[in-house]
Parts: sequence; C-alpha cells; structure tokens
Amino acid sequence: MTAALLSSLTGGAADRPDALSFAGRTLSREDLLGAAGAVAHRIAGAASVAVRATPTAETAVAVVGGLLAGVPVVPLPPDAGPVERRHILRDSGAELVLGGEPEDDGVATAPVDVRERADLPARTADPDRPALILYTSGTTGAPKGVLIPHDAITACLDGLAEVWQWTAEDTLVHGLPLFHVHGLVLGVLGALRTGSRLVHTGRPTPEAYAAAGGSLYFGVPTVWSRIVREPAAARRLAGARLLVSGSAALPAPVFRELEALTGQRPVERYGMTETLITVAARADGERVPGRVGVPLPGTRTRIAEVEDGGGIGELEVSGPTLFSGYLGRPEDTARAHTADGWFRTGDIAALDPDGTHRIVGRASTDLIKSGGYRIGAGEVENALLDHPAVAEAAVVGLPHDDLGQEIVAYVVAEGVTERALIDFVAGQLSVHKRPRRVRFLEALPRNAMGKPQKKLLEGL
Ligand code: MLC
Ligand code: AMP
Repeated sequence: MTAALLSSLTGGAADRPDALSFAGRTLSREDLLGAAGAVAHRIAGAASVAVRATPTAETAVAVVGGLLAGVPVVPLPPDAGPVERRHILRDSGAELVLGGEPEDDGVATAPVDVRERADLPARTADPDRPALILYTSGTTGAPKGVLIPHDAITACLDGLAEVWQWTAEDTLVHGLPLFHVHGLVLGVLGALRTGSRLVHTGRPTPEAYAAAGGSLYFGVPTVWSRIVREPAAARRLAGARLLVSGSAALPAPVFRELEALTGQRPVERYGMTETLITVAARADGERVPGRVGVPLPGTRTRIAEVEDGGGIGELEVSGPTLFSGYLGRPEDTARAHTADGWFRTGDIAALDPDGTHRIVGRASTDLIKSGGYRIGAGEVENALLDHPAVAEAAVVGLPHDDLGQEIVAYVVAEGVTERALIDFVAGQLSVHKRPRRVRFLEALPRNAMGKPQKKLLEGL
C-alpha cells in the first residue's frame, strides 16, 4: 500500500492561504481540510456518495471529504439529464448527493458549505473500497462505473510528479470539468498531492488561461487549438514551465503553433478512465508532435499486433494505475482484459524505436471523442430511439477542426426537426452528448446481417 493519497494535505504542513482558487474564489489548505472534515463526518458509514461536480470549491471540498471518510465518491456531471443522472445514482447505489437541489430520483441531497469546520475523522481509507467511481461510456448501452482504487491514483500522481518535475513550487492552471480523470484526478487531486497551488479558471478560455499566471497548464486539444487562435493570449503563456495536452490527440499544427507563439513545445500524455494516465512525455525528454511519450514508472505496455500489422495494433497496458473493475459487471471487466491480465485499451498504437508511443486511432468507431469527452454512440442512439418520431438511429463521430470529432446522428424519422432531436438528447443526457447535426435518411445502409454500415454514412 502506497502512502495515503492526501498525506501531504493532512500531514500538518504549514497552511497555504491560496491553495485552491475557483473562478477567483480562494480557499486555504486549512479551509479545505476543515470543510472537508465536516463533509466526512456527515457521510461517515455511507456505502457511496455522489457529488454534483460543478467546477467549484464545493466539489473539491466534497470529493476530499469523501476520500478522507473512506467513502467512494461518484462525481455526477452537473448538466446530466434525468436519464443519465438516474442511471448513475441507481447503478452506483449512492446514498446521498452532495451539492445541488433535490431532484425527483429518490436520493437525498445535502448542501456543501465551504465555511463549515470539523476535525478530520480518525478513520482512514479502506484499501478494499474504491476512492472514486467514475462513469464512462462504452460502445453500447449506458455508462459503466469504473472503480478506481486509492493506490491507483497515488501511483498515477506520483508518476506524473516525477516525469513532469511537478512540485509544491508549481501553480497548476486549468478550467476542465471535475467529473473526469483529467480535471478531477490530475487537476485537483494532483495539485493536492504535490502541494502545488491550483487555479481553476471556471471555463478553459484562452483569456482565462492567459490571465492566470501559472507554471503548469493542463488542457484538452480543443483548449489548445482555441488558444493558438488567440495569439495575444497564447503569447502570455510563454513564461510557463510546462504546457500539457491530453484526453485526445493533439493535432500537429496546433503543437507547432503553440511552439511558435509560446517558445515551448507542449508535452502530451495518454490515459483512460480505466487506467488513469499510463504514458507521458517527460519534462526533460523529447517532445515530438503525435508522440505521447513513455510508460509511467511501474507501468508496462505492449502492442497486440494483428498479422502483418507493421508494428501497429491494439495497445494493452498493465501496472499500478489500473482500475479494479466495472461496478457490478464482471463479464465486461473480464472482456476488457486479456487472459494474462492486461487491460485492452481499444486504442490502436505504434511503438517507435526510442520507446515512445503514438496513438493512431481507435479499434471501434462507436467510441467518439469530442472536445476531449468520451461519448458512446450506443448511448446517444438509445436516447434518440426513445423519441416517438424516431424509427432508426446511427450515431458517428466525424472529423472536426475544433473538437477533434463532432457527434452526427443519422436517423429515420418523421414529423420532427433537427433542433427538436438535439434538444431531446440534451434533455436526457449530459449536454456534451447531444449531436451537433442530425441527418434524415429514408433508411440506414445495412449489411447482410442487418447491422448499420456506419462507414457508409459519412457524406450522406
Ligand atoms: C454545443 N452547443 C450547442 C451544441 N453543442 N448548442 C446547440 N446544439 C448543440 N448540438 C453550445 C454549448 O453548450 C456552448 O454554449 C456553445 O455551443 C459552445 O459549445 P462547445 O463548442 O462544445 O464549446 P464548449 O462548451 O466551450 O466546450 C469545449 C470544451 C469542452 C473544450 C471546453 O468540450 C470541455 O470542457 N472538454 C473537456 C472534456 C474533458 O475534460 N475530458 C477528459 C476526459 S478524461 P454556451 O452557452 O455554454 O457557451 C480522459 C482521460 C485522459 O480523457 O486521458 O485525460
Ligand atoms: P476517457 O476514458 O474519457 O478517459 O477517454 C480515454 C480515451 O481518450 C483513450 O482511450 C484515447 O482514445 C483518448 N486519449 C487520451 N489521451 C490521448 C492522447 N494523448 N492522444 C490520443 N488519444 C488520447
């Protein structure tokens, strides 16, 4: 068992008045500990708690409270529609939602008050209970709960601290959502574990990143591509120590424009909800467009090459940062692993002779990455099929300059408009899962087995 995840927070270090700031509202380390202590007392003994994960100090307090109480935390996207919210609450068995207003889903809510103070509970985290249960989309069906152990987070953050020379001297800046690995695990828990300051900008706009004056910046590729389109903002990042991109492929032109405008090359890192970050470019290593770096300490990778794959194939990983399974889904957990226990990422990768990795695509077209969000085509198709006017639906991710991919739905439907269908999906699921465009067809192209041929849809 590695050292307790939040030991640097709870270890009695001197207070830091500006430890965390969310859209201009600042919390000291003692504010955070006191308020998280109050949350920990309130939820003690719960099987798990959900946190309405707005990008605010309340979310940091609630998550830290859960971790200190040893109660698994389930971050809820704050804009989750009723279908998605109900699924996450039922599937996780969360007993309470911290933050937000009560909703018609039978689960009590409790407010989070950052002014409350209580001593930390004596209880320490039970290593057999997960720290976090993060919901993430698969190719079909509703999102699955990914069980993330305390030790996996510790191993990931300590690995990243080493490869990026990330210390308490840093000021981390980002404006990412707090219900995924990137913004929450790296972006909040990473700052707390390393002791660095965190400036959360509320939204990841170029102007807010430029104004934050940090040393270490995190962003998804869409954030970086928006920053290079605002040269004056981009130039203000020239004094930063490290610009980090992840969650999707950083286009090479954006990499080069960032270098031209800031004088420094970004580092890329690769990961997944199920594995946390497994591969990263080192701060003192080579930074090359399209290369996501080398395995973190203790992590191993291999390529499951198809015959004559030319060194390219599915990336498999093993090591200390992996999840412990999908909640209540032993068959899905087994299917996601090889017989010898490696996790199948579903990403197609190549290993260069110097040991650096390139991610070249995904095995399935049914997992879409848009703005760094992972979206399962099946979940959006099911939402569309719930609309009474829709007879058939096929959802794909088409190339998009700003978002990497954009969600496009092809439907067979009568008597309904594109706008109405987009709003209908947004009313059930998180808003980032809504299609950007809907195309109406007479029939979906299908193969002899009756399966939609999604490759034929592009351009229809
Ligand atoms: C969007 N809009 C729409 C629409 N789609 N309106 C109508 N119909 C549609 N179909 C609206 C939005 O609500 C918004 O409105 C405006 O249009 C702009 O939307 P957008 O282009 O999506 O931009 P934005 O909302 O700014 O989002 C871009 C982004 C966001 C980059 C900020 O995608 C983001 O936060 N991505 C981060 C995802 C992430 O953290 N992933 C990590 C997963 S963990 P308005 O009114 O709101 O302006 C992981 C592991 C790892 O992957 O390796 O890290
Ligand atoms: P998620 O589970 O939301 O964390 O999404 C994980 C997926 O994001 C991975 O399976 C990859 O497809 C993608 N991803 C993450 N980081 C990168 C990267 N640096 N380059 C390319 N794809 C990435």
